[in-house]
Amino acid sequence: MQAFGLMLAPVLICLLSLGGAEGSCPTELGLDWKENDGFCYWYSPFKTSWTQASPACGVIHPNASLASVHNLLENAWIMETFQQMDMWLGLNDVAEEGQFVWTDGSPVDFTYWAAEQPDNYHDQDCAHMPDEVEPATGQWDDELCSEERNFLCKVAATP
Ligand SMILES: [Ca+2]
Ligand SMILES: [Ca+2]
Repeated sequence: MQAFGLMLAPVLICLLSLGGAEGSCPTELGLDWKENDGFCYWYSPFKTSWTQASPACGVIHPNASLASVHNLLENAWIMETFQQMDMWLGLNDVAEEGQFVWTDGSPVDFTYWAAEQPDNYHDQDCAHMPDEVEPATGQWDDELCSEERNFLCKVAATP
């Protein structure tokens, strides 16, 4: 029995250290967060307005916000992982027209607008990654915040 325990110990230590290195996503509510490069992302299976979606991320997890995107690789990963579906992102110019900010407070160090966007058509203030562009490019469009769409939440993975 003791010999069996000794054999198992290195395996357990190995598993524990692997878990620590990967970083982990929230397990509360049993939601299917997808991990990428130190962050976790959750795609809503239902549609709602951007105005409702923004606080909804904070309800799902206290540190989560609508997703911010900071480089082309991250944008491509989101597009591929969530199968080019339409989704709200955190980028918006609700507070001041033309001044886009992320709801998570991170810097706007990367944007990936589609051609001729953002156009503020009928006072659009909320960014989404649309699926209607063929072929889908993952480029963004500003849209009315009252439109109902799926949305993407993001939170830092636990180290
Ligand atoms: Ca606008
Ligand atoms: Ca637009």
